[in-house]
Amino acid sequence: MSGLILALDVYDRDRALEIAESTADYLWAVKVNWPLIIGSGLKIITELKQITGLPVIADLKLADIPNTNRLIAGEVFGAGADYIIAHGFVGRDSVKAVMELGEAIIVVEMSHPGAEEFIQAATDRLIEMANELEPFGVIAPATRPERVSYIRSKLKPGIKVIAPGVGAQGGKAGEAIKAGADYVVVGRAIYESENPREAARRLSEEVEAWS
Ligand code: OMP
Repeated sequence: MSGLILALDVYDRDRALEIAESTADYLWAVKVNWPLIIGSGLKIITELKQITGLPVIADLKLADIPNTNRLIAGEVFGAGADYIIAHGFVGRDSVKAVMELGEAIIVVEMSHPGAEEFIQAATDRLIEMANELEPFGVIAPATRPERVSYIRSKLKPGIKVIAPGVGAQGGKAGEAIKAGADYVVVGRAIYESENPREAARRLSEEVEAWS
């Protein structure tokens, strides 16, 4: 199964709920990041789940010692998050602390230009870690479809590839899916659009066409 994930990077609770409700028909999941949690509080996770009935991904990119990761993840899973995105470069113990409490998605490469400075050099080792820990999925860059293909080819079957970077960052949903992504993450191209529902509908059609 493949699908579209909405990156709901707005601050305001009412706006977030309105966009989520209007696009939910075309989404596999909603992803919340720090802007929305800072603007609206952790309870937004519970509210989004209630209003959309969809899985919620908490994109905290956790990158701390095991105890701190555990303290944060406990509250966030407690609020209803189905998945937490965690950095792998901090080491297995930190990622395991999250996975002991719920499902994790491990960052193995990022979508922005700066990802080429440090994280890309570690991608092979991060994939090895993912293959050993078997999280729900990994993050791979839709902005570099050839890297999505590479990551997919090294990853154990069953571990999902989640690809952000579609739209505002220049990546194309269809290309990412064709390269092996299971899910694409789209933020601004939906929530800044004049008609978020229509934008989500078009993107979900593109994802389906290439699946
Ligand atoms: P847009 O660029 O507006 O579509 O938003 C992309 C979303 O995906 C944001 O919430 C980013 O924080 C997130 N993201 C990336 O853009 N690149 C990555 O490498 C990883 C993520 C992520 O983990 O979701």
